[in-house]
Amino acid sequence: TTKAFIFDLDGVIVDTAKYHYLAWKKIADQLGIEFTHEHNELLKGVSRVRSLDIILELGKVNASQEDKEKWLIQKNEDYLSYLVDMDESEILPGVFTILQFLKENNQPIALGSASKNARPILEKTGLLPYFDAVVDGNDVTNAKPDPEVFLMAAKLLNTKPEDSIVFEDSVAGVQAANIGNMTSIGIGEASTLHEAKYIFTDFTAIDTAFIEELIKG
Ligand code: G16
Ligand code: MG
Repeated sequence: TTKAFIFDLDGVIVDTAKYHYLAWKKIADQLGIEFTHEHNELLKGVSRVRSLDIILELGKVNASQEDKEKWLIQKNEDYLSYLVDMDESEILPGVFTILQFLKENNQPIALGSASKNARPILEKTGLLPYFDAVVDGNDVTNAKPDPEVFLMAAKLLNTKPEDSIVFEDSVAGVQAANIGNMTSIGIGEASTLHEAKYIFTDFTAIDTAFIEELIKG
């Protein structure tokens, strides 16, 4: 059998959430808005534009379209500055082993990310060749929990949604996989990701026997 294996990027393949946080924190500080790591959880898997709106809502700040566009550019430039020196050392533990196992078993692999910076990150970490399809924030109009990004990835891999398996670290992403009728695998805290069909703390907790079962299933 052939399934489709769809990976989220931030928080699943690489730990870029910390850089998103630092860049958003600068904007929040500038505006006098309190922005903690707990607040940052709300932004995971959420688009850049929506993320800014959430921060402004937290601070009860009204802003003009012009200001918002300025801050979005500033945030992204700052975020990109953290990625300049990015290399394969930033791949999260266990990810490489699973990608390699899937390749050895001829399973199609796609990226399904909300980020508009997904491709350069895959290139810098050397992971781009593992992906048969890349769907990111440049390709979709509806953000997670809308399943558009994952449905497009499954389609590009010629696989039905019910034969697709999604790895996600965000609540919105797990919901998107479920709504899309796919098998959701949460990577992170069980308390946060309880809507996922399976939950693992990270990829080192996933053994190849489990992946084999998914392929057979
Ligand atoms: C990621 C992050 C979000 C980020 C979004 C947009 O999604 O989880 O925090 O806001 O991408 O990123 P960018 O500003 O680079 O376009 P994912 O789906 O890869 O987890
Ligand atoms: Mg994510």
